[in-house]
Amino acid sequence: PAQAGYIQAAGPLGLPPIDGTDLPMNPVETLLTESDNLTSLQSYLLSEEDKHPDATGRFTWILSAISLSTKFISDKVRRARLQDVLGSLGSQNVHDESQQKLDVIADEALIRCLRSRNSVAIVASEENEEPIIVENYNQGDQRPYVVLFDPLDGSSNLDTCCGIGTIFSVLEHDRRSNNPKESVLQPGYRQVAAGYVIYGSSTVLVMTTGSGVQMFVLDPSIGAYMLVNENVQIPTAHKSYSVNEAYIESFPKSYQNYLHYAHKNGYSSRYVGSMVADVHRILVKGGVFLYPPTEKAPEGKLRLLYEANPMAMIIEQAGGKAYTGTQRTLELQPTEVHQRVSVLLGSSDEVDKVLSFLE
Ligand code: AHM
Ligand code: MG
Repeated sequence: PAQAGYIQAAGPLGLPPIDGTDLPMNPVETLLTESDNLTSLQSYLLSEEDKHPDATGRFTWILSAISLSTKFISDKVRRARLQDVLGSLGSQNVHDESQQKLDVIADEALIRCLRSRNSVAIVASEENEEPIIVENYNQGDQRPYVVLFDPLDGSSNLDTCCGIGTIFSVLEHDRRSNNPKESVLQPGYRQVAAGYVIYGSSTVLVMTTGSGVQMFVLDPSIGAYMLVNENVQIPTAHKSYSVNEAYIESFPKSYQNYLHYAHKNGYSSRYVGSMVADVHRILVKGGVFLYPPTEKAPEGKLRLLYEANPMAMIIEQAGGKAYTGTQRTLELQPTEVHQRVSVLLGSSDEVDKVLSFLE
């Protein structure tokens, strides 16, 4: 077998030599160090595909579309002020929220990349009222996919250089129905992949395909997402909460009681107002993220399908917990594409602590 620093010599037609002799790849000691990271997202996905003999590569193509479009978005975000793509477009989206120019650019980039993969049957996004059926997807494909996303979450923070991000969720298309909405309205436990990209001080992609959470950092010098953590685990406890506390008077009493408990017990508070940035910090450092029901948003503000569900899958896969307040988020049966939901997620001990106040 080949050893580190050696490569097995190829025989005629690229076959291994009959005697299996190893030839030195580099006669001197390797000059690469342990810190020379050469596992990209692409090589990671291909090696995972190799482990599953029935894999067809269609799913890898979808993640490669997300990878390419988020690199494009990352570049636009970094150059926003230079390229005059900051600020509002002067239009409203389906939620009557003012659309930033970059909201629309990010949405179009994701749709264009995903559409070109013929295993994607439907895309649905925060910025579009109805799910989009991809007209030329491969109808013969027995297991096509649905991709849902928030193209630029927290975009109101864009002008102030705070962390913003893209959140995505991948489901298998339910071909029993001709109505694309029904295929989109699947509970979160059916997600086959989920993740987010944060455009922060660096661009970081965090994803799961249902067996743990992986973290990649975009290396701008080579234009590739490089693997930095193959098994991300959220700390089980940390005395930190992330919530828009200015709304405390309009939270249900039980959430107020939890916050009063936290005030008296040495907690710290951190809140950017961009879900991707706030949840990323919770994933790395621990603690709890909350967006409870308020008088203005009695169901909660965040969207179930492309914000709460993908974040819930990531947090659970990293060993944490995610609830709507009354049930496990991933078990909630959606009824609307843009359905809002209350969010409580983070370190398992801290989520349990909040739940003990809600009971
Ligand atoms: P957006 O998807 O329109 O950007 O809104 C969602 C954002 C989340 O990123 C964040 O958690 C929340 O809105 C902040 O809301 P608030 O300003 O009410 O605290
Ligand atoms: Mg959002």
